[in-house]
Amino acid sequence: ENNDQFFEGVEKLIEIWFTPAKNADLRKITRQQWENVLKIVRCEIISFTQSEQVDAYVLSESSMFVSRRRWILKTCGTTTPLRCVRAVLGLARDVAGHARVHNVFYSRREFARPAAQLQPHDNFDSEVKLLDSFFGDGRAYIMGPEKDCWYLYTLLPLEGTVDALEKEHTDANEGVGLSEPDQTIEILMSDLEPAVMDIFTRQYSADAAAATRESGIDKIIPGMVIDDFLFDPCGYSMNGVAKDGCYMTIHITPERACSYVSFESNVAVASYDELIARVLQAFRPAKFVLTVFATPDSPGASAARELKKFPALGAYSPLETQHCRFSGYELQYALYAKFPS
Ligand code: PUT
Repeated sequence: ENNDQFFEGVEKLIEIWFTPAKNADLRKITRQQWENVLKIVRCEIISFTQSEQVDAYVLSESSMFVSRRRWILKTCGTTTPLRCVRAVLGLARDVAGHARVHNVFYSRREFARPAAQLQPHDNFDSEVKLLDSFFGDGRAYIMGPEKDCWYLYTLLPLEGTVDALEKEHTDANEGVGLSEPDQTIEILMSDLEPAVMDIFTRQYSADAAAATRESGIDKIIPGMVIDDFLFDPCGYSMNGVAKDGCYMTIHITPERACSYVSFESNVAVASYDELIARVLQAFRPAKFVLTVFATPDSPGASAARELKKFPALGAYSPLETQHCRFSGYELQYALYAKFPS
């Protein structure tokens, strides 16, 4: 393996929901304030687009989405997203009017090179310790086999009374209260088809729009306004936002020695079959981790129920599967690999 060509495509993903509060809106946080936050993470904003419901930033290392009460930060490489959480909670309270955290999700696939990560991302225990220092007593899960495992941290389950749960939380993060229909699908793909990965190089594609078209990314979820970026000499990021408030995001590390693609969306569909088929057809991974979160009242709940059977998906079969319930969500995790041909 050539060290010069290694890039850690695997992202750390944090999603924080704040409890609804009168006039509170995370989009009151200014671009300059986000730039300062992202300096702590060691990345910067390179592009921006928005819908009525969500501000979408393409970053030098992945993406950030900001809506009225939800903040999502997804960053790859050796970035340090958990180091900025304290600053974000401060801006949420002082600038946006959001003093209460409703729910938190931190997740990532196992890194290709865990030892290259900076603290606290060099091991999951340190990440959990830091998250607990912000949010009190969270729940940590490790799913799947060691090398392909997927880590998740979230807050306490929502079962029980709101009062009881609020007692579990500290002042900085109290407020398990109103929830809304929500679903998120992530497909974290590795070992991808080299001919597909070539599309995401400057040598092959004249610009990001050409790579988006050629790969079929523009067809994965119709109706998205796409903000895409092709890095030099290679690598690709895109955010998509739809009129209904949904988003999608794709990040591509095309280098042969460490090829990796992530797909994520909260699109509200009753079946993920077609979406998953389009993603797999576009990128042709050898294996992938699939995760689906859905609240029982979301359109995604029926999609999640289908996946609970962990069906074969085209040429891919499930190697490991897990299902769990927490924080008002159902979660499906599966590791899929191509059938040997
Ligand atoms: N990445 C966590 C997703 C949780 C549900 N929106």
